[in-house]
Amino acid sequence: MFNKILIANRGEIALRVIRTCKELGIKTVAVYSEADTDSLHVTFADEAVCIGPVSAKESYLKIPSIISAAEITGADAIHPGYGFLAENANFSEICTESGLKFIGPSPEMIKGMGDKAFAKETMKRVGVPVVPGSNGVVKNVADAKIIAAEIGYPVIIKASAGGGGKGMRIVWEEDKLENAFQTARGEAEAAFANSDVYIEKYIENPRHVEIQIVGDQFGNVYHYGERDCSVQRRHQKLIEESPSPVVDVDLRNRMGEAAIKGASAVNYEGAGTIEFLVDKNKNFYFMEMNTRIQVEHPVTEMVNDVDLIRQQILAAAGENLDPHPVVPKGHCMEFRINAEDHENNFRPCPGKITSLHFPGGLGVRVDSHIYQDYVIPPYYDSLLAKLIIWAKDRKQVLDRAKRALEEFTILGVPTTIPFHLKVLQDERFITGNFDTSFIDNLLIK
Ligand code: MV4
Repeated sequence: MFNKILIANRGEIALRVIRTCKELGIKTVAVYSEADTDSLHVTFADEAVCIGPVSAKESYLKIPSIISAAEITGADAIHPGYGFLAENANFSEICTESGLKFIGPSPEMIKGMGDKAFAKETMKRVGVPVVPGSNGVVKNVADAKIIAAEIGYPVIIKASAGGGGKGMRIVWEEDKLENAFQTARGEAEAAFANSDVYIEKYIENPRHVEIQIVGDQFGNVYHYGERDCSVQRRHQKLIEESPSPVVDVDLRNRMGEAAIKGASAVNYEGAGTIEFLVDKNKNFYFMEMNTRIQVEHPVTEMVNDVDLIRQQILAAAGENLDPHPVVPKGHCMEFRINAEDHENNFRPCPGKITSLHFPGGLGVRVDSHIYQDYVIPPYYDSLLAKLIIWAKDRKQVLDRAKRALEEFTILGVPTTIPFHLKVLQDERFITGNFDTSFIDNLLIK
């Protein structure tokens, strides 16, 4: 087992990793920028190293500084958290070359899954259901027209280097295809320095349902059921839950087996998420694979009684993971509490937290790095806390969530708490009858 882990991250996820390390008896090293000298991850870690100025590019993204911090402190492994360098193949490679265990997959895996067209072809080849579309990258408009005519409109053009909704174009008729194709390629080139695009049938109003998996170094891959992440705005998730209101035991088993098949075929090591689109008829299609621990991992932890960070660390340390039955117990929802003004386009609002009270009680978990008088720096993301609510069933989660959100007090900056309270009153949300267009529709009316 590792002796000392460096956490190459900040905020709530750095705290989350430190907590599990403490339980495992592993020493921790925090790294921080000059904007984060007063951050809790610095306080809670056994050691802390300042790695640079406020800009993420010069601190949390600066590979040589992080590797040096690990070498100076004698860490033997690095946990990247999510965001920053978590899906940077180069970072994974340099860690390994420096004799540091990267707690995550190999550089080849990160690169392969980061190439969305390649990832899709890989999944298709091993029998994971994918959305009908092009066989990989489409090189020119003529080919695009042939494929679109074959699968039928509407179609969606996606950047191969994109993901998470960046660089997509929906096309409803052939007349619009040429223009959209060239625009999509141009945007992809500008955003990712890679103009490759691929095409697939556009699934209208899908749900976003993802399967959590963990693979060890012996070829075992296990799944931990699904999370429904359909409540999002501009590809930013706001509420996630497990189980999904549309997934029954049979669908869970089939999606879980598909996820395992895909991850096993590539010998996946570490925690990962296979994202699926689920259409109105409950057909599911592979969308993307994320090669990191995700923000919303706690909903999976609560209904499966598993510590996913622990599983990541055990797998990385070369332990044989135990199989476990996937029988979700109760229901869980996560509400992302961001320092954002939801009445002004969710504009980020950093500033000082002048008063703070966390909710508590049965089934209430708060993963957060904030404290009374904490000053939220303007340089990073606006996530302040994750309110994670567990109860016996979905109805009781809704009641408990309302109670906990009302109890949650953050003064000094606007937060998404009032927005969540509004969502909790929406009939479609209450009945579980929503898809990825839910929030946009909610905000329009
Ligand atoms: C789609 C789709 C409909 N049909 N692909 C958005 C994020 C990126 N991972 C892929 N996305 C989508 N791909 C086909 N063939 C609709 C979306 C999509 C979406 C997916 C999940 C959650 C929210 C979304 C919001 C808009 C569009």
